[in-house]
Amino acid sequence: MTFRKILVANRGEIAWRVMRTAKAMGYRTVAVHSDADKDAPHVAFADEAMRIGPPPVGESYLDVKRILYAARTSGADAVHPGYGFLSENDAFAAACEKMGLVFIGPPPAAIAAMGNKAAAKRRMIDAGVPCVPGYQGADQSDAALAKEARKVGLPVMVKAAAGGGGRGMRLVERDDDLLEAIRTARTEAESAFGSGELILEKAVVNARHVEIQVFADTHGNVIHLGERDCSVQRRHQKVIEEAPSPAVDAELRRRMGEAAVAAARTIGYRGAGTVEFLLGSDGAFYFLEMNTRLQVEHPVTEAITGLDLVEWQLRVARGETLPLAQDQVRLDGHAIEVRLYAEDPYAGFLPQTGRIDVWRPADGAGVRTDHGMKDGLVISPFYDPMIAKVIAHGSTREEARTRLSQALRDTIVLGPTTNRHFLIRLLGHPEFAAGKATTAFLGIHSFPAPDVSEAHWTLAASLLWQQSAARFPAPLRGWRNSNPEPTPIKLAVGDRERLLHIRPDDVANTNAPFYIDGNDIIVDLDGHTVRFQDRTYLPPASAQAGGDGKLRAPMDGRIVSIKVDAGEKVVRGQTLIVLEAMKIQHQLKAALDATVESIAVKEGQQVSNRTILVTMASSD
Ligand code: MV4
Repeated sequence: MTFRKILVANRGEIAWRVMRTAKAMGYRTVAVHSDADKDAPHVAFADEAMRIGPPPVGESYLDVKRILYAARTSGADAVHPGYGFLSENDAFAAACEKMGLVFIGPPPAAIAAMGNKAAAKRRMIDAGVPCVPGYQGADQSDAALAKEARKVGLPVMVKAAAGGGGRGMRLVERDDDLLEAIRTARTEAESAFGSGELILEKAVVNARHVEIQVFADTHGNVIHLGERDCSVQRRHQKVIEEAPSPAVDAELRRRMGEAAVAAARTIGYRGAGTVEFLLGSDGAFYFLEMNTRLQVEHPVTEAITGLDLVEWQLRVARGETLPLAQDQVRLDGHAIEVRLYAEDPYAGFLPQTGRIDVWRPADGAGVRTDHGMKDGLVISPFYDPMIAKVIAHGSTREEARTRLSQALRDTIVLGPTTNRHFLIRLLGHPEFAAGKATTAFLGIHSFPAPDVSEAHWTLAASLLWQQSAARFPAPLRGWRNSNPEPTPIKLAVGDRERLLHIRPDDVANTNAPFYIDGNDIIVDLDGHTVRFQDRTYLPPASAQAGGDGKLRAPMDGRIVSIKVDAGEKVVRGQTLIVLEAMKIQHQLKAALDATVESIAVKEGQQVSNRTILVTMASSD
């Protein structure tokens, strides 16, 4: 079990984070990368880097053969899978071991034991771990499932046995919807996971998502490092994670910890793992699933325990006993993490792609930013658009919360639209601030797009004016001290256009982060980043292409289906095209009542942002 050179079979922030600890412990590190990632910082940081293929994950980060080939040719003798990609693929873990590589993760059998929800739940029930009441049986007929669902009682969750992390999961509230939900869930599960097997669970509403970090060594020691609360999720993407949970006291922690340790023990676990529970409003808790990897949100546990979980993974992998016994684990203060994404929270959370022009992570007291960024790096459509994780630690929850909020304000990220401002609003929401947010939080509260303030328009115009003032000689600027003629500057945000008149006197405080990207200026004011188009020298919007019966791709993606034919009449709001990007399907709808004139794309075609897909003639 000795090893010297670790290949990190991942990318981005987690690859960098794993390599930092590996290097600090004296190991050599090998990065693997697709063509899209050749300039990424983690690749430069590694001692060696191997290209594994083109950008699509199937031909790079998910391709077992290519990763193993890279391990062999680089002389690596251990593999760290990070999270996602191949991290919970038992066949990959087994293939590593067969090649004589140390897999830095659990044994293949332990991964497999948790890979199927039905089998996992049956084992957990046998081990005395409390599970959500439900059905995880072999009879998968519509009739059996419907009967069992009625026995469990509505509302019920229909989940794909092979799914995980909320994928392939649907809530059924009315009896009338039951059969249809079972059939759709089965079909979806078949296509997404290659198995249509379903389980049923009583839906626990208004619960908290509380997960326990466990660690096991190869000498029979299994301990837990407390919990994380990940109740604030959107479409089962975690948005905020914290430790400890505001809903868990020492006694509950001890009981949930014992259940999690029992879960790990019964499957012969090794290394870092996370046991997910739902914590009901009545204080009852239920096993949901186990994640057999290091998780995205592990830094909040590191913050309050003072431990390096990657260091622990490497120590377990080389056969050491766990560095601490259960009664030596201390929890100190509170930590909160948010996931900073290139996405537009005010446009259906559409993933955003493009160049990060300026990246300056915050560095206040108690603040940690885990990222894989640098100025000029491109967020490509091929991978998850997470930019960074920002984590704040404080002696109290309130201190952690305010530190994190300030850190987000201080983080400069100019380029694609991000969820930074949305995160600041979430952290400031009274319900979250009070520690009361449950799994229902993001479903209940809406966060409408904020208006671009008067100050923001003026600031953008002033900055543009200053830039041109710096570029052009004084006589051409349209004003002199002796001639304070206002300069007209026309700006647009989306379809809103404003003509501003900037006088030297108006140019007050232009101390804001900004970046000029071609005809656009991206301006950050009080944590709200807005991209303004400078239209001063452009023809009016109406004369430009667009806004006139042309449906364009809102992002890079693949055409999944075309719902209309040329010549067909369509109504405003009707879905014309389904576009898939970042595994999410987007229904692209008609903006007006119209007749379809032509369709410029085919099903299965890859299209880039702003490509014209459908041309229509207005019917009024
Ligand atoms: C549930 C549930 C309620 N009842 N299962 C979501 C992620 C996955 N690991 C498990 N998840 C859930 N499973 C039952 N039987 C609630 C969640 C859940 C959730 C649901 C809706 C909206 C936000 C949520 C956040 C965390 C967990």
